[in-house]
Amino acid sequence: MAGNKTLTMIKPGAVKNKHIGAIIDRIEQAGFRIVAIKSTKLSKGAAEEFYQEHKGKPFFNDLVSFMSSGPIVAAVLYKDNAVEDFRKLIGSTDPENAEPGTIRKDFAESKERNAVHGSDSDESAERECHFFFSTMEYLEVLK
Ligand code: IDP
Ligand code: MG
Repeated sequence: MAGNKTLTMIKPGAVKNKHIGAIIDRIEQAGFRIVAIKSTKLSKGAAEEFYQEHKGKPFFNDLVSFMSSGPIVAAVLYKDNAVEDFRKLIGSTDPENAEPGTIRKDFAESKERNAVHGSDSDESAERECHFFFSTMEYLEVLK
């Protein structure tokens, strides 16, 4: 059965361009409940750990530099079928290929600076939610 939780980050470019409010509005209008949220900044080491699956790929160093270049917003989102539905809402990794009306189509600057992160599986969502938040923080809100 598909899980009901996913993790998003509004990336440094979208924060710098003042898109936090518009992106959160899209997320809420699409039926996701924001059960934990914080503004923070990733160190280089934290960005490397978060994106460990991409270590060794050609874009890894640029990705880590970008993701640690400024503040981000991280949030735990709840909805039935959260991972898949959120990936649909954000669109393809490369905004050039993203469907009209998706968050990445409308707010991304490029494939690398693509506005938002979304977990790619329930297992990733579990790991990524705990990267930023303790279970207690969002379970209380769910009650
Ligand atoms: P995703 O964010 O759609 O899940 P991933 O393949 O997991 O895409 O890649 C993680 C992030 O790394 C992307 O969101 C994007 O910012 C960056 N990235 C992925 N592929 C490339 C690339 O080919 N060039 C530059 N950046 C990339
Ligand atoms: Mg991914």
